[in-house]
Amino acid sequence: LKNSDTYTFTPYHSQKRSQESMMEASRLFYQLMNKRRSVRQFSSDQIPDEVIENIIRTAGTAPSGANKQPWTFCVVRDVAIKKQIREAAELEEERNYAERMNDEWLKDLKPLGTDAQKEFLEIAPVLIVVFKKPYDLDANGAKQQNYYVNESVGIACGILISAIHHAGLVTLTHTPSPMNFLEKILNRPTNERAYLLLPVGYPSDTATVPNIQRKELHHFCFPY
Ligand code: IYR
Repeated sequence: LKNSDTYTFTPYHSQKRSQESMMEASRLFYQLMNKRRSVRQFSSDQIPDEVIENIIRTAGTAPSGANKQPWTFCVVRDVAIKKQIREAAELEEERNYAERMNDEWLKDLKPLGTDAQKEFLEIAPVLIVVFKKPYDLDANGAKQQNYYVNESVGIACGILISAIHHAGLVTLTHTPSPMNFLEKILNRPTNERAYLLLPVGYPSDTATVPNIQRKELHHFCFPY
């Protein structure tokens, strides 16, 4: 697409469903998604490259500001790089838990039993590191702006997590903070900022999840 060009447009038709099949499809998808859980104990069993590629292709279908697709997904399988990431993440997390989180935050996390230990970063067969691109760099190194970058990348991550779950795998939205160490370890270009770190794999045989409750619809949906 060049400067003053416009796209060509083709007709779009949604998949036509009866009301009944729509209700069933929406119910089944909810039931599937409602089984998703954040899992912190992983098996080291490998997962096929093709599965990871399809999951990331799916994330790349997300809508984005002006269709700029301002995201990068790095797939880390290398044992030495995973170790480096774990060590750097644990250093930041130790400071988070010891100094940076306030009392209310620590109190909110206590029931989940999380701490600065992040062994899943080495055990999980794959780490997907998501970067956002506040701007693109053209062939001459000039900045090209992107739009609604946080929204776009956040939506792509939601779709990514759904695709991971749909494939029968588990993940955890891990948010070491700050996480600029990921840009350094993975040697990313200057226009990429680490956004989310997702270990992906199978749950370990002994994995457990907390007995949390999801809010009921009327607590978070208001008809007008
Ligand atoms: N990023 C830290 C702390 C943490 C924060 C929230 I909010 C959680 O829901 C869970 C953990 C960590 O990964 O341990």
